[in-house]
Amino acid sequence: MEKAWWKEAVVYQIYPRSFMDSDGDGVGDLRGIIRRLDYIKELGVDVIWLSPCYKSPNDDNGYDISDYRDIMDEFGTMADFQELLQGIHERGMKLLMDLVVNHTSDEHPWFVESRKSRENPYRDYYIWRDGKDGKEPNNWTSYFSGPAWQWDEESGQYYLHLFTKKQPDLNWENPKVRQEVYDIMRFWLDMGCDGFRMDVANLYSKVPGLPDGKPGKGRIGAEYYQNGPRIHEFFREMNREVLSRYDIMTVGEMSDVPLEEALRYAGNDSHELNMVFQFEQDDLDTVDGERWAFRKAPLPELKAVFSKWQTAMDGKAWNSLYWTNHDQPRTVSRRGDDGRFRKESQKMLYTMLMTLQGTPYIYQGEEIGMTNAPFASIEDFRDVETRNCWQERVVKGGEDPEKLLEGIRHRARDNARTPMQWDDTENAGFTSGTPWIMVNPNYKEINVKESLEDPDSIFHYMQQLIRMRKSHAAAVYGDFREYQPEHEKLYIYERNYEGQKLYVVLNFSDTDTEFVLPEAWKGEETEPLLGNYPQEPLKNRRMRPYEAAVYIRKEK
Ligand code: ISL
Repeated sequence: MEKAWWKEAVVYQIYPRSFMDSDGDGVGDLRGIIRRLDYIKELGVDVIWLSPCYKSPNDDNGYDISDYRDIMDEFGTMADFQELLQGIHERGMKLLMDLVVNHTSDEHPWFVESRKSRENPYRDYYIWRDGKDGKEPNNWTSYFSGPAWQWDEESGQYYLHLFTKKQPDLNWENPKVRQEVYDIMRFWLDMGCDGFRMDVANLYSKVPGLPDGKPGKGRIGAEYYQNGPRIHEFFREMNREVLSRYDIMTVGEMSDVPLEEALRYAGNDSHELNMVFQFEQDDLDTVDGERWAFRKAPLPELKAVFSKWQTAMDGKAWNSLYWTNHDQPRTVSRRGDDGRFRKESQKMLYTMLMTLQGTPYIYQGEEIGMTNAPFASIEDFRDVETRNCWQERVVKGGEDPEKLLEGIRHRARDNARTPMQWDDTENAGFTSGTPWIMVNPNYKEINVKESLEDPDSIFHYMQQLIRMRKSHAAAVYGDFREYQPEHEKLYIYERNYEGQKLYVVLNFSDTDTEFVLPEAWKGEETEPLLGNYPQEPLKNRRMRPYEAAVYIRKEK
C-alpha cells in the first residue's frame, strides 16, 4: 500500500454561506472563516474543503458560477481569499477548492455569448439542440424538477441543464471547453491551492445523440450521462495536463457510481482521481425512486455497503468516508438519535468513520452534533431543489402538502445549511444581522462555546479520534475484516497493518446489547484505546446504548 499525505489527512468542509458572518449582512463570508481558523485547527484536521466561493448569482448557492476567477460579492474579495489561503497554510493546513464544471451559471460570459446566436463562437461551449415535434429534444428530467431542457426564444433552440435552468451544462465534447477548465484549475493551483473536490464529476460525458431515457419514477435519462462513454478519457487527459503536475488532492463527487467504475476513477494506477464520493449509503434511504422518502436503513444493510467498499477497494483504490455534507440531512438525526443519546450516538458514528480505510470528511457543525432543523412550513426553506419540487408537485401537481412536507423535513438539504452554532447569544453568534436562513433554535444548548467548555463534548471526543487516527497507521492503512455481519445492532470489525491490530465494536441501538467475542479474537491480548463510555476490557459483555469501543493488540 503506497502512503500519501491525502490518505492520512482528515478534511473539514465549510459551506461559507452558513459558517460565520463578519459584516452583519446575514451571509457567511471569507473574513468570518479567517476569524475561526484557530478553532478549525484545534479540532486537528489537515485540510479545509471550501464549497464554492466564486462569483455567482446564487440560484444554487454558488454551484452556479459566473466568474471562475473571482470571489462572490457577499463572501468578500480576492485579497480576503489570499489572506484566508495564507492563514490556512500558516497553520499547517491545506485548502481544497470546489470545482463546478459540469455546468456554469447562465450569467457566465460564455453562456451570454453562446445564447446570442447559432453562429456565435461560444455556441458549442454548451449543449444546444432543436426540439422534436414541437417538444424538448428528449425526455430527460432535471435533478431539480421538470425537463432538463430550456427553450431559448432568441436563438430558437433548447439548451441542456441537468440542474436548474440557470445552470446550463457545458459541452465537454468540445476540446476548447476542456482547455478552459484546465486553465481555471491551473489558476487556483498556481496560487497555492491544494486540490479540488469536483462537483458531479461523473456527469461530464453524455452519450452522443442524447437518446431518450427509460421512462419511470424518479429522474429520467441518467443512463445516458452518468459515467458516460468518454468520462475516463477526460479524467486521464485532465490528469496528464494538470493534476499530475502538482502535489495535490482530488475527490470526484459522483452520485450513482458503481463499484467497478469507482475502481477506475480512483484506482491506484488509473491516473484519474485520488478518490470519489460514492452515494450508496445515502441511496439506502430512498424508496422506489422517491427523493423525499426517509426510511431508516436497517443496520445490516448499512454495514453491507460500507464493508463492501472497504473490502473491494483495499490495495486497489482509495475510499472517501463521510456521513454528511451540504446536500444531506444531519448525521445524528439521520443515523443516530438526536434526542436522549445525541452525544453518544454522534460519537459512535464518528468512531466508525475514523476507524475505516479512506479519507474522512467532517462537515461543519458535525463536531458539535448539530441536528436537523424544525422547519415549520415551506416558506422556511431556501433551497432551489426543495422550492422547485414544491412548485411542481404541490402547486402544479396538487399533491398533499403535509405529506410532502414531512418527507422534505427529513431529507432537505437545508437541514445541513442552517447557520453554524457558535454560542448561545442571538442568532447563535453567526451574524449580527438577519440570517439568510433560520437558525436552529437548539443553539442555546448545542453550540461551539458549550462544546469547548465541556471536557466530555463531541468536539473533544472528535479531537481524540483524529489524534488516534494520526498515531495509528492501522486506522488509516489497515485492511478490514468484519465479524457477525448479520448482527442487527452491532458493527464489529478489525483493522490490520504491519503487525498493528485494532478491534472496533459499535452499538447502533439505544438499548444495552449483548456482545459475544468473535472466535478469531479469543485469546488475543488487547487493551482499550478509545471509547465514548468508561472503557471496559474486550470480552463478552453488554454494550451500552450507542457505545463505541476501540481496542489495540498489546505489543509483545
Ligand atoms: O443533493 C442531492 C439530493 O440528494 C443530489 O442529487 C445533488 O444534487 C447531487 O449530489 C449533486 O450535488 C452537487 O451538484 C449540484 C449542487 O446543487 C450540489 O450542492 C452539489 O453538491 C449542482 O451543482
